[in-house]
This record gives sequence, structure tokens and C-alpha cells, in this order.
Amino acid sequence: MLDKDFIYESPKLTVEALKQAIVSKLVFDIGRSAQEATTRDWLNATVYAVRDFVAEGWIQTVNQFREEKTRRVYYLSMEFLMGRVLSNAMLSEGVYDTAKQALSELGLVLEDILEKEADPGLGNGGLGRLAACFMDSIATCNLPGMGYGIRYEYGMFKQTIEDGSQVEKPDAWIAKGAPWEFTRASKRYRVRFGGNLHFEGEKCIWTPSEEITALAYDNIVPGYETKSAATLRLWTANAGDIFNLANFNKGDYFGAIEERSSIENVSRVLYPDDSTWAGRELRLRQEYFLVSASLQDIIKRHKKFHGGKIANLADKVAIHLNDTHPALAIPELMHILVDQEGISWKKAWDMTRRIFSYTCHTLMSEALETWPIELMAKVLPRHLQMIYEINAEFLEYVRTYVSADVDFIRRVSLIEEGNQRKVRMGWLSVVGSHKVNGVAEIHSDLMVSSTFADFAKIYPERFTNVTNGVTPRRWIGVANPKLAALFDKYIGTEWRKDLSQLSLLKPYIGKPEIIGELAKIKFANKKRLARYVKNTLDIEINPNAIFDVQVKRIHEYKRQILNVLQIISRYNQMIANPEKNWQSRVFILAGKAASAYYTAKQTIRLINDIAEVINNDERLKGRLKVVFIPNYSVSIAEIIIPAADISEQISLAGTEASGTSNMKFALNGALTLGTLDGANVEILENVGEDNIFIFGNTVEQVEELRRNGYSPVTFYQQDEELRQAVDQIALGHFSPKEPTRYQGLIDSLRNYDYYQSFADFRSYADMQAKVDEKYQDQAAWFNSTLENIANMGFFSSDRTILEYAERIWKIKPLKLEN
Ligand code: GPW
Repeated sequence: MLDKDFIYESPKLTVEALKQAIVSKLVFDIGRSAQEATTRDWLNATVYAVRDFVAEGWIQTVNQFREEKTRRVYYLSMEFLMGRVLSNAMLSEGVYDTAKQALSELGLVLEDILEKEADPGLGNGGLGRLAACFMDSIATCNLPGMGYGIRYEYGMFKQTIEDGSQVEKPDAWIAKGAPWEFTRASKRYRVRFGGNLHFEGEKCIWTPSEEITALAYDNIVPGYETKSAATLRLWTANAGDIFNLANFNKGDYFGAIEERSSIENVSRVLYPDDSTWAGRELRLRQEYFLVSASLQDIIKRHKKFHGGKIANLADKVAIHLNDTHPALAIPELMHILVDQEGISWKKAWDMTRRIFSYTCHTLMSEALETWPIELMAKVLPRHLQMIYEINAEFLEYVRTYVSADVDFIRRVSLIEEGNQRKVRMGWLSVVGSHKVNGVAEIHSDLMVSSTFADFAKIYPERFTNVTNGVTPRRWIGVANPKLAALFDKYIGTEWRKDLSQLSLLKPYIGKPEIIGELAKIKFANKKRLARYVKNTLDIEINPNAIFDVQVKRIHEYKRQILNVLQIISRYNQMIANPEKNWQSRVFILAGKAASAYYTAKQTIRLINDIAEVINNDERLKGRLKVVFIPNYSVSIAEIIIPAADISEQISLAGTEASGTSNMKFALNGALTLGTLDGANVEILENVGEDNIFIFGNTVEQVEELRRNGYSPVTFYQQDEELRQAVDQIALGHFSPKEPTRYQGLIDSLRNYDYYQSFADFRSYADMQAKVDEKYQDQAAWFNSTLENIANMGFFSSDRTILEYAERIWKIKPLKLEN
């Protein structure tokens, strides 16, 4: 037996030691000789070697949390978009250069190996990537926390563009091997569904009719320059029947999910919808699968640390709900405490409310989850029963202490009445949590004045704001090593763990030397992206042009269409005045459309159609290009974002809860061109109006237009440039082989334009002209860029996570023994 105080001493990581380790992994763990090894074999060998170093600190962290019996947080999320692991892990452990040298001495190029790593797409977009940034910050800040999610066998689909249109392909990321994860064979839990209820006196007994097994896979999330590492535990359902890939490939992505993922295959595939709620039975089962397995695990661990005691659960455990997707955790905990632990309803409810907190990430009504009663009765009868009881008690409280108004009661009821009765998951999350937060100031304000206005009357102290942030380790350190080196040179290396130190750059504002270096770095990053575009799309783009970038999910509220209209209008003006000294521009767009979202898919097609016409129009002399980069993902974002001059954040005011790419771009020295929406508002406050291009209607103006009956056609008639662009699309100028291709899209814009693109067109186009003007003076431009960066320190996910820790979870960073 090992002595309790035994400490494993890792060998000093020299180039020689790492070389030995990599070759030894190759031979003994992978079973290949150096002569026959493929690049993937070398990747896996390198991962195993680096993983050993991370694992050591990880095990120590886990042990220390155990010993200190400290209060901890569990972050429940249906999505984690972690991105590739290796290069981030090497930077965290401080072995990047050592590994580069070791591999080079083995005759290999580190960059080639990094390229081979799979990018697990276990999320759709912002919400999933935020969860990943949070895990990174939890690890780096030594917070006692752990993430729980689903190990989807097929993550976000791979997007290819065929004939200008999006085509979805399954992404079998695990098939190539997942060298980072640790299988936890002993962590298996039964998850039950269906069946019926009967009462024995007061006691409700649930007899489920189906059962599946959840198996745990652990992923290490290394902390930066700390021995600490966090755990992301992902659940997989015990394998059932074989998934029919042939059907998947036929093109009916959505249908294939529904048909081929039988109930045993709950963890088979991620729902590819972002901010729209599909209401499918399989999704309900997925949500419960995550919740049930995670809560069993949390409670088992708690009991193990605390001598079998459950009464102190609310003192030791905080559970966070990443949107309403895991909201079933609320009735599930009640079910465990009341039905299994025999705790009184009142006591259990008190514990539950102290344990849960909830983040709301949208105000869009189509994203709000409401499950039909019949469906819930069939899949989770006991939980529905619990929700009824919670509702009865809640409404009784409201009637007694807040309002007996029937209309008010109807509005706040957890059950929506009507043709089809439904459970309102957002309401359940508010009632079952002690804190509810929005993700940017404007969003949190709107939350309490719109979606949750009634609840803000009932529980005014419950609502708060925690503005999103992003991790500087990945979004500067990994994605933009040249910029990271520049920061190191001028302000030292601490910014990686304390991003507010970017303000130390302020004395350099106006200094030609640093401005010149900044410009050079941007140029190098633009060349890197230009190479990528040339290699993947065979399109030449000029790195001296302004790189104007809009990358995000394709969604009407994000208004890619507004960008398209402005690009067409610019094109028309260039053709009309070919001799004018036009500033060169490259418009870069990327993003996936939900597979069932027709308008979003049409938008992608339109972007590719206009690109085809514009890129081949020789009259432009290459001064205007449009590029749609396929398959936007974390790893592609790492190439695109550092190369941007302009960051397009043009959602209709009041629709984008926060946005997080706006932060990544600004940190990488792009200037924001945006509306007063989401975190753009706080970016403006931080960087100052001289360093950002703000346009468009405010939330108040948007609402006023709506109230007065917004008429897009009026804007269309009044603005000749807008009208010309719209008409060209409508008449098939960009789709000559099928002139009516965009008839529907344009009709809907001319008649409804729900997201008011026409109303913001003029101020947007005018602001674009200001961008050109400012870019003429390169010194002034890069000076703005520097001032912009120096004021972005607030937007670190470390700041965000420490706010959650202090104000919501009541947990403290651990002092690590070294
Ligand atoms: F609808 N977000 C997302 F609120 O990426 F649940 N997926 C989603 O399903 C939802 C929100 C949901 C995004 C927001 O759109 C974005 O504004 C925000 O920055 C991000 O979540 C992280 O908070």
C-alpha cells in the first residue's frame, strides 16, 4: 500500500524526457513503431505524454477538494464546445516550446500534429462555448467546481457547401479516438423513464417502465499555470442498436435524428438547433438523462464525503442551470429528497431553492421551453406530479402575498393553459432557484421588464446580471500567439490570469513602435487566414483589404441579411463609380443554419450567390470580395478572429442576449461595428465611442416602431440604394438560373421584416463609409485598435466566474498546496 502522504514526483520535463515519453507512448500504448506511425499516431502519443503531466495536478486537485470538504458548484449544461485540447493544455502546463522542440528532434512539425486533433462539437454556438470558457476559468481560478454534460456520439453536424447551399454531414468525432478522456467504468447509474404512479397514503410511488444506463467519461480541463485542473464529466447511454449512417447521409439530417436515435440511444446526437426550441420527445429524454445521472453522482459524492449525511447538502452543494435545458433537475432533486431520502416536502423545497441557480440566455419567445403535459406525463409522470405540487404551493403564495388577480395568476402559473397544456420550464427555473441572472446588462434589464416582469414583482431580489466573458488563454494565447507575445513584451505575462492588466497598455497609446508591431501582427494573421481561404475555397483575398467579419449562427435576428444588403449596395456603387478610390474590402461570413430552418439556409445560399457574382466581376479589380467559410467551429474561429479588422455585431437591438464573439474580436484588435445590443453596450462603455462604430435603432426605438406598426416598405421606397439591392435579389440578379429563388425571402422582408433590417439599413451603410474613412489613416486605425484592446480587460471569463462564485454560488477559490 502507498503511504497516505506519498507524493508522486513527475520527472522534470526536458526536451529529452518528453521525447522519451512520446516514443514510449507510441510503442507501448498505441503499439506502433516510429517507422510506421501516422501523423495521427504521433498526435495520440503526444496527447498521452502531455496528459500525464496534466493528470498529476488534476488528481491532486480532486484529492484536496475531497479533504477540505469544501462547498462546490456543479455546472449542468446540455452543451460544451471545448475546442481542441492539446495546444491549450501545453500552454497551460508551460511545455509548448519543449514539445515543439521534442517533436522537431523526432522529425515532426508540431503544427501538423495539432491540425489532426478532432474538435469535439458538443454544442451549437454561444451557449456551449460560454460553458467551455467557464470550465477553463473554474480550473484556472482554482474554484471547486465540475461540469456535467452529454457525450454526444455525433456532435454538431459538419457543414459543407454544395452548389451554394448548406449540406449537413454527421460528425463522428469519437470514431477517430478520444485520447483525452478517461472512461469511468465504475461510475454508472440507472436512468428511468415512463411507467405509472400510485399512492400509499401520502407517499407517491413511481414505477418506471424503462431503464437505461449512464456511463461516465471524464475530461480534464487544465488550469493555466496552476496545478489545478477541473473535471468535465460527460455521460453516455449504454449502447443500444446500431445507428444507421446511410440514412444520415441521405440528406434528411433532422429526420435521421428522430428516426434513428431510439430511446436507448439518448446520447447519440446533439440537437442542432440554436435558440429555437424543437419540443421533441428525444430531447426531453436527453435533458432528463443529463439531470438524473448528474444528480445521482452529486449526491453519491456528497454522502461519501460527509459520512452518509444528506441534511447538509444545501450547505455544500450549488448546482447551476445553463439555461432551462437542465431545469428538470429541480423536480428530480425533490424526487430524490422526498421519495428516496424521506425528507419532508417543506424541508426538501427549502434545500432545493438554496441549491439551484439559473442563467437565462435569451428573450426570444421561440427559444423558451414549454413541454406538453401529455408528453411529460408519459416520459416523467412523477416529475409532472411534483411540478403540479410545486405550482400549487407557489400560486398559493402568490395569491396570499403578491396578487390575487386572476390574470396575474394565470400568467405566472408553471402550467400554461390553452388548447394544449404545457409546463413552462423558464418559470419552473425561476421558482426553483435562489438567483436568476441574465448575461449582459441590457439583457438582464430587459429580462425583468419583459419575460420575467411578473416574477420580478414576486421575487425582486432574485434577479441579477453577470456579464459574459471569454477566456484569454484560448482566445489570445492559443488563437493569436503573436499578439500574446506582444503583450508579454510590453506588460509582462500576468494578463493571462488577470486580464484587467491589459490597461497597462494605455501608456503606449500613440507610440509608433507598438502601433507598428500591432499592424504587422494583424497583417500576419490576415495572411494566415488568406492562406486558409485559398486552400479550402480556392479564392484569393488581399490581406491589405479591410477584413470585415460576421461569424455566428445564421439566424434572422442576427441579421446576416442586413450585411448582405449593404454588401450589394457597396457593389452597386463601385460599379457605378469604378474610378473612385475605393477602399478594398473582404467580407467574410461563416456559420451554421439549424437543419430545419429554411430562411437561415436560404441566407447561406444567398451569400454564396452574391459571392459568385461579385468575386467574378472584373470591373471591381479585386477590391471587393465575399467569402463564406464553411463549417464554422471553434478551431476555425481561432483562425478567423485574429485576422479581423471589423467585427460585425449587428443584431436588432434587444435580441442578442450578450454575444461573446464581440469580446473575442475586440480582444484580438478588431473594431466593433454594432448595434446597441447585448454586450456591445458594455464594450462601448469600456472602449469609448471613438474606438467603436455604433449604429441603428435603440431598444426603445425598435419598440416604438413596433407599436406604431412598422412598415418596411416605407424604408424601401425612401432609400434608393436599399431598393436597388432588394430588387436585384428579388429579380434574380444573383441567381440568374433561377430568378425566383429569393422571392419568398424578399416578400417577407418587404412585408414584415420582423427584425427591422430595412429600418437600420441607412445608418449601417453610412457607418460602413466611416469605417473606410478611418482605415485610410493606418496609424489612427491601429491606435484605436490598441486603445480598444487596452480597455477590454473586463471581458475575461475569470471575472465572470468569480462574480458567480461570490455572488451566486458562495464558493471560494482554493489555496493549492504546491
Ligand atoms: F436560447 N444562446 C445560444 F438562450 O447560443 F438557450 N444558444 C441557445 O440555445 C440560447 C442562447 C438560448 C446564446 C445567446 O444567443 C447569446 O447572446 C449569448 O452570448 C450566449 O448564449 C451565451 O450567453
